[in-house]
Amino acid sequence: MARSSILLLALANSHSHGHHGHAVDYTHYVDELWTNVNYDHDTLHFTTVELHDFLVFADTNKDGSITRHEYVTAATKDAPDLTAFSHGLFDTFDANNDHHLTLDDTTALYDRMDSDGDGFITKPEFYTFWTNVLTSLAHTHGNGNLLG
Ligand SMILES: [Ca+2]
Ligand SMILES: [Ca+2]
Ligand SMILES: [Ca+2]
Repeated sequence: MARSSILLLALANSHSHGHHGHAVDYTHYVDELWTNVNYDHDTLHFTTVELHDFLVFADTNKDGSITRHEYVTAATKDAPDLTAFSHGLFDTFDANNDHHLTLDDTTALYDRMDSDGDGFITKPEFYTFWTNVLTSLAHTHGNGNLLG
């Protein structure tokens, strides 16, 4: 399964299993995501190379830029019901809101994940970032229309 789909399915599961007004524990999903994106299995750091690999799968025409259409199409390939979530994720990744994911966006994204600014993303920083993203997306998009 594509790595992106793991994240999307995590979102879907958290949505369908979450009870209204009850905080959802995303640890399990972020754990799965961490295992799948941390390609070199050093278990300590998430690197810019790994972040790039996490996103570049969606650049289907290999022009170095991922359009919203490319991302949503690639991300929902195995999970067609999750279009709304994938748009939310694209918005999260597209730091400068120009509807293309480029190196500028991944650099900005990396800096946002690296909350103490030491140039490395540790597992706790990765967890904090993704838990916030998942919580915020579930809040924004977590209504009855989302998966229907
Ligand atoms: Ca492209
Ligand atoms: Ca952009
Ligand atoms: Ca750090």
